[in-house]
Amino acid sequence: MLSKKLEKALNEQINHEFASSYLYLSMAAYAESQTLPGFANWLKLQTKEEMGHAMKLYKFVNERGGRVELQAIAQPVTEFKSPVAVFEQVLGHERKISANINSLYEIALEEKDYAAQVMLHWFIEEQVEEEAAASEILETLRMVGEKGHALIMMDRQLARRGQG
Ligand code: OFO
Repeated sequence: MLSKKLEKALNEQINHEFASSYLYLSMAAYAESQTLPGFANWLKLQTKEEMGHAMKLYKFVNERGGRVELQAIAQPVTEFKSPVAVFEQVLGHERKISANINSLYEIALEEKDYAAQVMLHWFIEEQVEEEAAASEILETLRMVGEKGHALIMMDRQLARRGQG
């Protein structure tokens, strides 16, 4: 059985994951508007991954006899200065999510909820990957600049995400 404190924190995290999903979809919409279908592809796959994260927590709350309570999702940012600005925000956002997951883990430690600790190990590892992926794309984008051939090549490379 989940403690009330942990149940509340998990519900908040479910909301953060859905908000992440919504934010990445908004970024994808921006990329489509800039005729960058590869960037849009990468961001739409990220949208799906975030929904998966939310559902993993949803399942865990239910399995442990807790009650999922969905909360409102605020409107995400819709305009971005450039693809670099998008990925600066992706990286900043993922760092915030990592901090959220760490706080959640601290609550699981305080509450001596071992099952939650084990489940959260997956998220801790996932955040290492998410930050690394965003950081790598941002570094490359900064090298290639905002326009021209190199950006198109990068767009093509991001179009391949999810194609195995
Ligand atoms: Fe991007 O890892 Fe979930 O939020």
